[in-house]
Amino acid sequence: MIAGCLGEGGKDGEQEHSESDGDDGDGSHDQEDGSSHDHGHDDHEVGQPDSEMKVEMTTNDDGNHFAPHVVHVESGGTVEWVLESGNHDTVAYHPDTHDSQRRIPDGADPWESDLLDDGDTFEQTFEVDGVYDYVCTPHEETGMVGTVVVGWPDPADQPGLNPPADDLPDAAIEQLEQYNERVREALENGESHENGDNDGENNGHDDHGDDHGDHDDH
Ligand SMILES: [Cu+2]
Repeated sequence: MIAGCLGEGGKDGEQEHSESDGDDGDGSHDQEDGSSHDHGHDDHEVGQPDSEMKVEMTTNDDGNHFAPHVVHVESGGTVEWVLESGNHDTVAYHPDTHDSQRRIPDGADPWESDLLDDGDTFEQTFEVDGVYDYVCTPHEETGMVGTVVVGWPDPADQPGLNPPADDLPDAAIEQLEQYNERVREALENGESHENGDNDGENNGHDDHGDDHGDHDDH
């Protein structure tokens, strides 16, 4: 079950992922039944890195969220957090910034934003490949955490994929475990599975054109 996130995440400026450039696919995402709004971005962000990703910080009936909870950027990529509602911050799980277990790669710089107001943004560029877990400090108790994946790191090597320390709030642990599992799976599947295997075996043709920025239309 997807733990909600009503935001229409990253709709503007986001490039359309070309999932199939032939005509054999109908291009429809697999629908989650019962979902009244077909966002489903959480299913798409991991395994399809982009050079820039946007994460909305929201407070709504569903609670407090980073949306999407997990984003995947290319090596050297940038994440921009945008405050949509409520008041939130974004802080790396690291002893220097959060007095906690380090859940970012060796040698990577932790980040720490101010508590943001409506419309504020915060940007971080990631020079070191790996898995980064972060938290909204006022809402850690309610499980407002998120993950940034950079490049295609070896999942066996990531502090961010270790079991969460048991002094973290239960809700945060629960979310981190969920995201870790999703990230580990995506990284183990690896780059060649970038298009995802919706249903059925792969059909032999793997076209990973890396430049999904400029597809000529027909
Ligand atoms: Cu928050």
